[in-house]
Amino acid sequence: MTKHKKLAKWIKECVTLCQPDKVVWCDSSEAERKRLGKEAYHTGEMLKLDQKKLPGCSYHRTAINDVARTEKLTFICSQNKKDAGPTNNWMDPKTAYKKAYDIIRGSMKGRTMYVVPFSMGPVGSPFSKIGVELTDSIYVVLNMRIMTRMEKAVLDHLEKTQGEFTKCLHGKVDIDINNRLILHFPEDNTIISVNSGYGGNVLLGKKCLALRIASVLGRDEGWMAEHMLIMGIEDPSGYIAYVAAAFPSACGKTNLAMLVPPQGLKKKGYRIWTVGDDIAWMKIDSDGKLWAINPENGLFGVAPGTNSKTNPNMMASLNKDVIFTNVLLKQDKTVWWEEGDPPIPQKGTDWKGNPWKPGQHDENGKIINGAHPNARVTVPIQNVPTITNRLEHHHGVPISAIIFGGRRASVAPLVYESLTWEHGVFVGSTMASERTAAQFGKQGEVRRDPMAMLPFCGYNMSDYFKHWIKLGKKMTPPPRIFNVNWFRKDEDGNFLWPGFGENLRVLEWIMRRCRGQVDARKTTIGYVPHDYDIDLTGLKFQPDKLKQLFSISKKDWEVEIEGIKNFYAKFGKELPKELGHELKELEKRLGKG
Ligand code: OXD
Ligand code: MN
Repeated sequence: MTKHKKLAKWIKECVTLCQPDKVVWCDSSEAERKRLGKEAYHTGEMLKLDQKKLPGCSYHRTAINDVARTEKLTFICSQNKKDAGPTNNWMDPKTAYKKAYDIIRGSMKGRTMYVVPFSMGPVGSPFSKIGVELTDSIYVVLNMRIMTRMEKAVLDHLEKTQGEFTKCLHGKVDIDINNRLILHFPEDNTIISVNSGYGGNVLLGKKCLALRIASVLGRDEGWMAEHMLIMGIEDPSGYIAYVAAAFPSACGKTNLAMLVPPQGLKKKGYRIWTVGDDIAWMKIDSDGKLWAINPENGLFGVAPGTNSKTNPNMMASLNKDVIFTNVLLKQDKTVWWEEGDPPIPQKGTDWKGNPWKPGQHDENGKIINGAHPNARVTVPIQNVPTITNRLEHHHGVPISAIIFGGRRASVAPLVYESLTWEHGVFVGSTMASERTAAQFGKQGEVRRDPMAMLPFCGYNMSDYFKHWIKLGKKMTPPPRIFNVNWFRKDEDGNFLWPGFGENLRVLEWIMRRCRGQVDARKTTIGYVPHDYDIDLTGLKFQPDKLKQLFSISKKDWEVEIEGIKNFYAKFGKELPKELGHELKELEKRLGKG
């Protein structure tokens, strides 16, 4: 089986529990991919797409009730409730194990259990962590093959070192939403997911390991696991500044990570390098600077809204070896989604498996989409034309700036820089955004989402804030912290900033701030650019819009402060005193301003 004693013992226990007919060890070979593909096509779990137009690509539909992460059914199962904190669902580990075991017991009869050893981060890098996922889903195996480093070297490394690994047990069971549970046991380095087949709930290396469990490992080992993209911005001199940026789900992280410079800046010589689009693991190196890797090996991006205008690099990444989930299936066995590239197909099969044509309405008069709004593409990161050549570097990339952002129609200006690291932690801790299709719940509602980690922090969020403050003191110097808001609207509800394609103009300012090349206006909320420092070459844009984008309304901020106070009240006395202090200081500055 394996020479790794702990792994062998755990697998034996899980086999006894789940009772699969067969246990198959995955080695990630091409032969294995073909064999699993064939089997999934045979059972209908997956569908082969046109191999001439989309070589290596396949299609999958999830169950209709299983299309997004289910935060209500996601639990942190620490011994003490307090360690999960006020923002997580908590279940005591004994109850949680019993519930999960009762659900998964015997559920793999007649099925195969696949053993998937994987590494988050390059195998052998000081950043990297190993996990082993046991699953009865071929879809999961084929996705993990793209999303993680699922290679033979992982098991070799584990056996040689007899090292630690995260135990990840996934069972589809009946995909019953009433018995769905996504459980994290940080003290046991264990994840159990039952009754789901949706990516965010079942690709256990991603949100579950690389964020929830890793945030706890980071707290204990002195590093950071963050819900952040990482990108390199190359300036005309060839210097590359790397930034890490946190935005709540579906705020355009993937688009930003592979941005195409607008003509004006391209001419100047700017280029973008993509390191990662969702998760950053960051460590202080011996030079005192913060370095980061993307622990993933693929992208699990939202399809609807992606087109050759919004994200040409993503579109160019989608022509081979991609798994498409819950998109519209065209008659020619290719795919499409809402706000995808034209032409709109006149016929197809929708994500539910029903015949579809454009313009149809359901019984409530709601338009029937071909693709689910949270339909996904699973893409090998090497497909991305802008991929960095530093992906396999064991020390990652040095981070010059940390950027927070949210979807706010008012309040937050286009960009501002925090006054200090601690003020930056305050800014991150008060991030807010409108709810999107990636989560269940009412869309459009504003929710606080500190550092975009609300659904992903595996421990008490007040301790997480303390961790940020503590690590900042160790960095020499810490990266600068910025806040951006691409979504500000005018009084008539129109977006003020012309769109994602132009965001490099803001990043250029950020980069120049980091290099001490540009001055700024000190305001009550932080440093804001002088209008003339945002390069608008080639952009048709009324300068008064910039004024509106940078305006700070005392009234709006007073309301904002009340919102922050309400949110902070959740943490009671546990809230780090530094954040209470920053809030008071902001109030004082606004009072004077
Ligand atoms: C994601 C998310 O899928 O944040 O990346 O929901
Ligand atoms: Mn995400």
